[in-house]
Amino acid sequence: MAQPHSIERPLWTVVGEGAIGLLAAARLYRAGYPVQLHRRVNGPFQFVFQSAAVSQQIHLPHQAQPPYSYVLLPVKAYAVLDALHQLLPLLADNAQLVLSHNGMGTIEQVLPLLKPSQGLWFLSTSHGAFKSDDATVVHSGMGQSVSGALNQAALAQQLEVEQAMQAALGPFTVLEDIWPALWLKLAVNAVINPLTALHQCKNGELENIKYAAAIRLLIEEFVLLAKASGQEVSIEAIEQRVALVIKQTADNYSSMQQDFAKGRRSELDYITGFVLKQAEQHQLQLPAHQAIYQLLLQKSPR
Ligand code: KPL
Repeated sequence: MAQPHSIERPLWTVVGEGAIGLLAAARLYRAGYPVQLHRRVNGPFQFVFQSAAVSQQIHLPHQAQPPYSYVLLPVKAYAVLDALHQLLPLLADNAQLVLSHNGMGTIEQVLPLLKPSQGLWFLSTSHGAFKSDDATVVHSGMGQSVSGALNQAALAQQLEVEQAMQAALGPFTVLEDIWPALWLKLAVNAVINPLTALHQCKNGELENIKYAAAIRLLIEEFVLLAKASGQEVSIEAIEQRVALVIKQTADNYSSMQQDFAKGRRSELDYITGFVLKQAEQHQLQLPAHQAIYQLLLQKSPR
């Protein structure tokens, strides 16, 4: 069993207390990394980490100490900018920042706010985790993660980030170009999330033949946009990936289904909204994405 602290490993700061953040914090801690949580409120923080193999209390420092050199920012896309404005004065000059969320559109917002010496990464993960209560995180599905450097300063500390993310959310691969993986993930989210939110169903329900035409249309339109944006994707490849994710997560409710069910803000603007904004820039009409966006807007809490 890993020891709680090590002097050789660098201190990581995990932002927020979402399920993926706590999962990463627990796994870093178990691998011997010092870890602190940057939260809106300071105070004692301990939680239980549960996986198939273990159930362990994780005790983290009461208060996060700046400057932050290594930061994992696994907050929803719409919360990234606010979190970043809070973090900016606390970041070390050569800090490494790892974003991780569904949807796209934040990288362009974050990059210009960082110093040239501060590295930016994006990490996409398929690990499943949920909080069974405020102080318990359950590692519900073993997944893997890919990441890519988004600026020169990130490349300067690739080894440190790679080792830590291997521990936190591995198996972990650094891709030379993260964008194809991001577009593929966006495709999956732009099909499964809005459909399950609209029909308030589990992911597996989308295997029903009654959804086949809608899925096909969303994918065809997505491929038009991806190609216009310089991505080499095929309808077949996306169809296969969407079908695989539906199968693998058949029993799950998507994050957007849950957000709508609970009346919470969703990532719609960073998934379908992002798709539509990009389409506008390329002067493309995507009526199926447009229609589902409008329908969901009407159902949105805000
Ligand atoms: O990422 C997901 C989500 O729920 O946001 C998928 C892959 C659709 C799994 O549910």
